[in-house]
Amino acid sequence: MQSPTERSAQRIWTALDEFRIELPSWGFSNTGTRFGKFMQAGAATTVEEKFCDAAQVNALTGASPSVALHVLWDLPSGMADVPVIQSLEKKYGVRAGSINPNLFQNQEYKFGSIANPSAGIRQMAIAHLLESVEIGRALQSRDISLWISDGSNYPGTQNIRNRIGWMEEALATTHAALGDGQRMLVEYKPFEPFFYHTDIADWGMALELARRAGPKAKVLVDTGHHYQGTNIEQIVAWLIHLGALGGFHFNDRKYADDDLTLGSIDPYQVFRIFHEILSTEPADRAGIAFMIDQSHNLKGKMEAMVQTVLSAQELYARASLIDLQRLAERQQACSLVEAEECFRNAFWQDVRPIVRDWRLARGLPADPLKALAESGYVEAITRDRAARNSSASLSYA
Ligand code: RM4
Ligand code: MN
Ligand code: MN
Repeated sequence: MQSPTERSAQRIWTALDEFRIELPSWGFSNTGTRFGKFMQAGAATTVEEKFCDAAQVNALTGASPSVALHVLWDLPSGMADVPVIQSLEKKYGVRAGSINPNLFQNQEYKFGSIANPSAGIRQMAIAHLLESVEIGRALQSRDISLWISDGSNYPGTQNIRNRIGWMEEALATTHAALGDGQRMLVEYKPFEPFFYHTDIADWGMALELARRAGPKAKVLVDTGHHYQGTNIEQIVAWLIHLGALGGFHFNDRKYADDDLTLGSIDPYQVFRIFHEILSTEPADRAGIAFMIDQSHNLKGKMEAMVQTVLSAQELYARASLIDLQRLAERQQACSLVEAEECFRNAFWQDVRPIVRDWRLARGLPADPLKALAESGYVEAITRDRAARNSSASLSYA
């Protein structure tokens, strides 16, 4: 017979062994608010530095073997940059993860990209999507991750229904180009950069567009892309039920799309999402991509990224402690307090000693943040990169 402590440890070890979360290349570079950037001397300015930083986070946490790439920022020459990425994968031992087309930075996209009234600009956006699919195929990366920022600022200035049709066409064309094993993820966001209407503003719109595009299209949930009070885990449950959950962009927020480190504001929210994931069959979970989408404006890039991975691992470990069988029984019997206590008991357990043992057993540092501080890595990149970071750059990342 296993003691309860042994049972907890076993659950946590199993959960951590399967847990992987992708790092965003842009999380290592100087990103900012729409008012400006506070430059960090150690921020990555080249794609090589981003791979180097990602590899360091993976070495410390054992949970992040892939790095999401933004085409415009990381492969500015498109397909021609694929060999560069491949050599960085080899050199640093981390893979290229999801490929993120960029349909929000070019001046042409002022009135939209794939929903722009101009057929020529829509074509330009579609060409970029198709090149992103090709890049994904060449890098053997599963997901093309689409965030369509299109929208408008004033009522009556755009024809919302025409724009739906244009998006359907573009997404169908992109879907048709996907190879075996490729998927496209459709992200939604209620507002920003536009403030009257956003063409893909919520999960219903993303789901319908994904369904119309085809079976390889799924919905991507960015935890920061909801109105206050939205029940995100319910959306997650629906998407799982429909077989339409492609993955997540994890971050935390207090107000809107704040891109703060995961769990820094509301760890219980993350725990509740993880519970929905962990109560699916392992085979179903395998298709759900966990990605970080954060921009660390004040915290050190490296420290913030490690901190987020650690929070994700700890909250996943805590969610794995929910006794699913007991929970189901208590729910069925409508034993409200007992059912809720199943959640709360798991949430309030301090899993850190067990996570620490797991790290040591897997050859990882017991305390990754301390190991990072002691490694001298941050000092080294701060020294090496200071000159290039001293002049503010214009691009977001
Ligand atoms: C957006 C959205 C996208 C991300 C960009 C940088 O708000 O979350 O996923 O690629 O930011
Ligand atoms: Mn996102
Ligand atoms: Mn966002």
